[in-house]
Amino acid sequence: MNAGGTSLVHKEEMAANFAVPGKYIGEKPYGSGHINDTFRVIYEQNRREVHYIHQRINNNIFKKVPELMENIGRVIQHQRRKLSAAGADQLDRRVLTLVPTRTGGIFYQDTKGDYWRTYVFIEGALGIDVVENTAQAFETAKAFGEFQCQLADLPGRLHETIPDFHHTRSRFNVLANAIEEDRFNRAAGVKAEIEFAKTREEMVDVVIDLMKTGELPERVTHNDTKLNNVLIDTATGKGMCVIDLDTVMPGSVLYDFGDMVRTTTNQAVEDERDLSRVEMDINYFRALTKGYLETASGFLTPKERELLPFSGRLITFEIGLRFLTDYLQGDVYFKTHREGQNIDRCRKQFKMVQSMERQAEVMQRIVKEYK
Ligand code: ADP
Ligand code: GN1
Ligand code: MG
Repeated sequence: MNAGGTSLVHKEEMAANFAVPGKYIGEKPYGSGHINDTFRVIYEQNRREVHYIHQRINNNIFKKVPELMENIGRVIQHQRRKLSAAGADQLDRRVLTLVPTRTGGIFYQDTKGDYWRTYVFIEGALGIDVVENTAQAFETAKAFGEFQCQLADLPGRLHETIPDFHHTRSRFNVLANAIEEDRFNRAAGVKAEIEFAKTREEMVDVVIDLMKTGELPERVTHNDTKLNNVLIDTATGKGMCVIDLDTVMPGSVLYDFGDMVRTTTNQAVEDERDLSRVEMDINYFRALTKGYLETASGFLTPKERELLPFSGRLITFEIGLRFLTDYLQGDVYFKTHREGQNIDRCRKQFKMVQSMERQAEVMQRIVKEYK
């Protein structure tokens, strides 16, 4: 199983190399991300405990960490400028702040070759794994819409940190290979899921084809807009800060909206086994659409708007394909904490796709209701 690194931070090395004032006190693994190893760290400063995030970047997945960090540096600097120009309050809780290394860099490569970065810890806000109410769907979508808006005029082009990240056709082809190879003899046990994937092949080219012809514009998008990548203020319930910026790069707003639909319209966990609990809840979809259009409607083209409901199906399907592929390849990509977790994740995604297929018309109507 790929449970990721829960090993402790090399504390002396971190404290010596990042320009964090004060004395290192302790740390613990933090959050439930599937990719990086995240630690909440306590430093004592003037007899006060102050928290930071030390994060080991997964460089099996992100092959060019210096480029990735350059992207993040540019993105947060631009966001900060925008927020500041708009007179936003609580600036330090609304955008991530990187703590530099003692030599002025924004990441550190340790003696084992691992890459680390440090963020100021945003207090009083949490990334939640399962949506609890429609207000959270609204806030999440509003925050990601605002994020896209802030970055609409980012100068230059960002590096592609994972090439073809949302190229659904490639994802489909990689799955087809994994089925063919079947290195772990798992394919026979998941025939229904394989069949489900194959019968929906026609979906996979729609967005990439429209991007190729220019009918859908390329924009700066987040590309990993799951619910827990927005920190929600624990006191007010407001969306405070968009985090997890590793995949911010050129893309389509549909990738972002689609992943929000996947993660904010159902109250079951991502690997839910009781599929009777898994339906796309139209009230959550309404809240999400309202929140997103509140911040994004100003720049969306008619085509983007039209495809918002479809993007929910597409991206949920795509992530389902990826979980199925990882299951067949022996659970090497996403962190797992138990046997069969990736296939359960896949089943949940596919059930959501089915549910959205049934509700396609009403989803379309809802998008039209909001200007
Ligand atoms: P992953 O790529 O593994 O998902 P994230 O960057 O999303 O990693 O971080 C994992 C978790 O750590 C987040 O879901 C969030 O709960 C927490 N986190 C990350 N950065 C901060 C921060 N600056 N302040 C507070 N919590 C944070
Ligand atoms: C990963 O890093 P995290 O946990 O926010 C993955 C996303 C998937 C998601 C599924 C870089 O996101 O693409 O949609 O898991 N990130 C990467 O929960 O592959
Ligand atoms: Mg994350």
